[in-house]
Amino acid sequence: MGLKALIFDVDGTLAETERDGHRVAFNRAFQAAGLPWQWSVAEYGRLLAISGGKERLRHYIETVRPSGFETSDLDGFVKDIHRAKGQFYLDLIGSIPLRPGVRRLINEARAAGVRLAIATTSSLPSTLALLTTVLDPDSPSWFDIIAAGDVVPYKKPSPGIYYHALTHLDLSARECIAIEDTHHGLVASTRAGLRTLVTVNDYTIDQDFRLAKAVVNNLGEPEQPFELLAGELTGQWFKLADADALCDMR
Ligand code: XBP
Repeated sequence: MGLKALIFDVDGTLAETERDGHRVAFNRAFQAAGLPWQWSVAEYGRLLAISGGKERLRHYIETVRPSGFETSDLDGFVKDIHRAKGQFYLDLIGSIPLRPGVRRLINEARAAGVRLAIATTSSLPSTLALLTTVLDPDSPSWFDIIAAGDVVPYKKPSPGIYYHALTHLDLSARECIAIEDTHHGLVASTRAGLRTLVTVNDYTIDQDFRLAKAVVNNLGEPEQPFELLAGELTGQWFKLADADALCDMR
């Protein structure tokens, strides 16, 4: 098998954490700070064009210019709200399930000795909390590298976070595949040389995934087959053998 590692994105790929987690946590942080801002599902979808929670909040303030809001320390303000949002996020993740097929594929990889890695724009504490709460308390140790948040200077679509993961894995991009859910994530992984499977969700279904080797609605389960949206995959759920085949593609 040419495949040596699977590199997973987190938000929207492992679980629907954007709509039901980060968005709600931001709204709770705004409320706790006495701010009247509330991001609807649709508005948050537009804000997702900016990767990174701190960057997204700063972009909102700078572009929407919410009335009545002023600060002499925007950096400090963003940091404080983001910290509070991180705490609220922890309260929410217990109720957000893994997406179909995620646990199965991770178990299959572990049983076959295929290594696991994470490459996410999300912060490390949020990522660890999701893994320990929703996947398994020991699951952080299943991943050779959890590359998260501010460990690289530029977020997706910059490939930096994927280069960081590959360096720690000490593998070439040709020996791994990435699993992503967004156009930004796909651009990042592809720029790092990785063949990429995309599992779309409601926020990303209309994005441009022409760079992907295959696109599905989710990883699928034997009792819950995936829908193949682009590319060629055999069977009805995404297996390690499919990942290996993607790895071999030009
Ligand atoms: C998605 C992101 C993150 C989350 C919020 O990351 O852009 O910023 O929305 O997380 P990915 P933080 O799809 O790469 O997992 O607030 O911790 O940044």
